Amino acid sequence: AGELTLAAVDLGASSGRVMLARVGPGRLDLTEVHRFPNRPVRTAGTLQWDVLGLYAGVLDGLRAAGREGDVDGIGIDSWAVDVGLLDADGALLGNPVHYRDARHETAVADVHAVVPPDELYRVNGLQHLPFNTLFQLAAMRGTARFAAARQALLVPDLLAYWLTGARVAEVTNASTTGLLDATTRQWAPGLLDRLDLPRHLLPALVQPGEEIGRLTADVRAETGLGDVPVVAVGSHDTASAVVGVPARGDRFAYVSCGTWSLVGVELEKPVLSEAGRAAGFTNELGVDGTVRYLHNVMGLWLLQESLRTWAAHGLPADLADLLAAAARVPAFTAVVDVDDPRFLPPGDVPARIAQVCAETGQTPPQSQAETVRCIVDSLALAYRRTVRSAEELSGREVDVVHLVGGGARNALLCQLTADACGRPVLAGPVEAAALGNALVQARALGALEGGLGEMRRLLRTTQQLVEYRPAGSAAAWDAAEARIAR
Ligand code: ADP
Ligand code: LRH
Repeated sequence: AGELTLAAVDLGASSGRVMLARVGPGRLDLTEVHRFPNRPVRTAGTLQWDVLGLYAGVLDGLRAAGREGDVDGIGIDSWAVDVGLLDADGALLGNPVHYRDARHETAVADVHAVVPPDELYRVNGLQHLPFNTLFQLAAMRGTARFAAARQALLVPDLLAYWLTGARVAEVTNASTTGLLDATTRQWAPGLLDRLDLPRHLLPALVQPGEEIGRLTADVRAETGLGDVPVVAVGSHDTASAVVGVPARGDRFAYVSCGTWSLVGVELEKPVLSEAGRAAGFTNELGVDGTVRYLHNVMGLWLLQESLRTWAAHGLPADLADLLAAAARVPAFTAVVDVDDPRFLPPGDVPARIAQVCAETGQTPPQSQAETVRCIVDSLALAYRRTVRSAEELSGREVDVVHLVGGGARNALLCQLTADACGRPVLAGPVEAAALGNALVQARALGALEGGLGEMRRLLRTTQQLVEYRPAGSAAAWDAAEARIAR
């Protein structure tokens, strides 16, 4: 097998990027050819993704990729759950609504009245999040847009449709809809029927590695690329990021650390226990038949949204400066439960943190540095709690915590995660999702052989990783945990 040049499109909630990977036996190089901001837009009270702007960014990136030489394949991954609705002509009916929009939640009680939460969990195995696609679709029932809808495409599938003309549902991301059976890995038509959601909304499933289609003549003309295949990858960014975890063996936990922190273990089979449901554990489907048994921790969103709030008030908002100042603040001046649902919607996160601290009898942070320290301490505390629960609930023992995504650049967070978990943290790669995306394409197109183990071996020999050794006392973390009323 020779070397291939692959375009990996990775859309995160904070930015989109098109990366170019050169992959072959013993080789895995990644370069960024285009990065663009992902800025949601509110119109008439509804928070939406600017999906045409994102698609334009993808086309710009593909054009830039083509200028570097021949491109052998394209793969797309993005955040999960959100969908675009298509009408009978295949035209998009409005922008996909953002998972942070409050509307979805209005359908939760209606859905649970028809399919109780414990029953739902036994089928779809998903952590209850008020924005899981089934709640979003249920909230749209009765609207003109929904009446006109013939198909619902998850964001990466929508972009692949525009590039190729083919409409599919890639299975890893489909598993975040709540409408897929986590055991059979097929759609659960019975759920759709009971919720009065038409079956035709959901396209046929494809597996990572299958070809979705080839660039249309229009797209070729617009990007300067040739007859390039668009290959299904783990189109859920977290699925691709976990492929991109450079683990040795299976005794590892991961923190996929971007806007969200997805914390858990990789399993062969779902764990659909009532205890797991109560602890907020999800069974998302992964590449090569794996299951990601994880919990969504609120993540670096808390920092991003604090910076946005401070910038809007004309306060300093440089991340590196604030993290350096936070490293000098004593630990545990205040800690919060980062998963408090009040942190989910956009808004003044520092004010919400102050309120939660007051409610739990703690002095709220008195400066920006103290607020940042509170966020970072609280995230590490949440990772500790979640890694422990993942081990207990799944029976999988963990020797090391891999931290991938943009958060791997945050040395304070990485060190505190090692301290909190009492385990070494291996940080990196930052672009794990793009790497996982490219590796699955490379295998599908014949440049690599083997399973996740071989892909991860290639990551270990080619990517820069930083190790953080655990220090400090477990008792301090126990005391911090006790300060959070749960
Ligand atoms: P997403 O894919 O959800 O958009 P990323 O994986 O790109 O998120 O991670 C973005 C986050 O990474 C930022 O919010 C920031 O907290 C963190 N980050 C990025 N660069 C740095 C850096 N140089 N130092 C510390 N943190 C960083
Ligand atoms: C991370 C992510 C996560 C989902 C959330 C909506 O980007 O895909 O896995 O839960 O976005």
